[in-house]
This record gives sequence, C-alpha cells and structure tokens, in this order.
Amino acid sequence: MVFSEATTFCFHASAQARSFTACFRWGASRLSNEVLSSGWICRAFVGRVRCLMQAMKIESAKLRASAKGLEECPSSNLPEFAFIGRSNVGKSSLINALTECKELAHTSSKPGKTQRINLFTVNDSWTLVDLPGYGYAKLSREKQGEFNREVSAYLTERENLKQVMLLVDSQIEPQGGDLSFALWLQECGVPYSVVFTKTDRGSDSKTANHSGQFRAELEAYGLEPNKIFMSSAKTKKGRGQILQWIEQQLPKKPKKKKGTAINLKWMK
Ligand SMILES: Nc1nc2c(ncn2[C@@H]2O[C@H](COP(=O)(O)OP(=O)(O)OP(=O)(O)O)[C@@H](O)[C@H]2O)c(=O)[nH]1
Ligand SMILES: [Mg+2]
Repeated sequence: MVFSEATTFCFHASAQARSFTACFRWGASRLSNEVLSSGWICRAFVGRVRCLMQAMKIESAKLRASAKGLEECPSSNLPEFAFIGRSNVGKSSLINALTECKELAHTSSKPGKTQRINLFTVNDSWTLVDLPGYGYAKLSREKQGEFNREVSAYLTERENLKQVMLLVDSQIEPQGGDLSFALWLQECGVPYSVVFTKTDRGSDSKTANHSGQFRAELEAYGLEPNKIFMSSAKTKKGRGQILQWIEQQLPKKPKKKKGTAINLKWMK
C-alpha cells in the first residue's frame, strides 16, 4: 500500500470509527436515559443495597443471669458479645438500642450503674453481655479492684466469648484508659472491636476529629480491632451495621432440605 492509498484508507477508517463511536454514544445515552428515567436501575440498586444492609430481626431478648463474677455465669454454648468501656460511655443504652427493648439493661446518667455481669439471651441463639464500666473515680479502690478482677476473669476465661465490643465516647478526646484497655485485650488475645458512642451529641466534624485521633492512636500502638463502628443509642445510628456484623459471626443455621414429594396415589 502506497502513501496516498494508505491515507485514504486511514481517512475512511477513521470516518467509520467516528461514525461508529457517535452511534455507540447515542445508543448508550438513549439507553442510560431511558433506564435512569424509568428509575429501574436506581430502584434495583437501592433494593439490593437495602437487602444486603437489612439488620437481623430481634424476636426476643431476655435477662438470663446477673452474675457477680465468672463463676456465677451460667455455662452456655451460645456465642457471647460483651460490651465494655468507661463508666457512663453508653454500654447499657446501646444494648437497649440494639434489642429495641428500652428497659432491658438499666441505664443512668450517673456513672457506676451496672455493677454485675448481665447476660441477655437474644433470639434464643446468642448472648449480649453488659459489663460494669471501668474508670469510675468515685468507686472505692477496693470495689474497682473487685470489678477489674471479675471482669478480667470473664474476658480472658469465658469459653464462648466471641467478641468484646470496646465502647469509646466519640465526644471526648482519646483517653489513656481506653487505649490501655485495647492494648490489654490485644495482649491477652481477646478478639475485640471498637464502637464509638454518642455520635448524636456533637457536630459531625467533632465526632470525626475525636474518632480519627483515636484510630491514629490505635495505629501508633499497633492495635488492630476487628471492626470499628460509629453509633448512637439515641438515633440508633450503627444499629444495622452492628447487628449485621454480629449475625455474620454466628454459626450458620443448616438450610432446611426440601422434602421429596412422595406420590401416594398408587396405594389407593
Ligand atoms: N445523647 C446520647 N446519650 C447517651 C447515648 N448513650 C448513652 N447515653 C446517655 O449516657 C448516660 C449513660 O448511659 P449508660 O448506658 O447507663 O452507660 P453505661 O456505660 O452503661 O454506664 P455504667 O453502667 O455506669 O458503666 C445516660 O444518661 C444515657 O442516656 C447516646 O448514644 N446519645
Ligand atoms: Mg451500664
């Protein structure tokens, strides 16, 4: 092929390519306009996301035991999810928000309300555990020491403990006590996740700032929680994500086998 022929061919080819591209663009824009204007793709997408995000349905939640220490905790095969954190961080309130039972766990604006290991059975298949908080200055040294011993024994020796949810107040700057607790959990090999609480209380930027600082501190200490959640017991923010994640940690229920249809007509 000589130069001129080649140029003509190139011209035709590029003209064809342009018209093909134009055709394709036109077709694609018609298609996307129609699809979008009908709302079909949006609805399908949102529906799929909602379906994936659907929180576990809470059918029942009841107090199983209120134990002074590990020895008093009834033995159980159900997976346990224990809530720990500073006094007043919102452990009992979050348990009530998750189960949608306002008075399941006792809450108070005064710190030091929960003083026992409270076990709540949910859907007869898993357990939420409300623990006494740490760092309540007004508690006598003796009492605080007793709590620490009992809670530590529970956290390190309870065989069916699946995950510790370490609650951290999103409205205050990172506290040494919370970081030390995360460090201790990691050193003991106890699986844990972090849940920032009370996100409704301050502006989004304040919440993001404090939680960001805390995450940076975790990283600086080489701490790696399994998950990090943002939550509010008041607005129920994070409820869906926490429940969905808990559900993923539960043993899978065996699927019911479809029975073979038996034809009994021949017996007549
Ligand atoms: N605005 C707001 N207040 C909250 C939230 N969670 C808890 N609170 C309030 O914080 C206070 C303490 O809540 P609790 O759930 O009793 O805290 P706790 O961690 O169980 O406390 P202790 O049992 O003393 O360790 C109460 O006045 C709650 O109403 C929240 O998400 N938003
Ligand atoms: Mg409490």
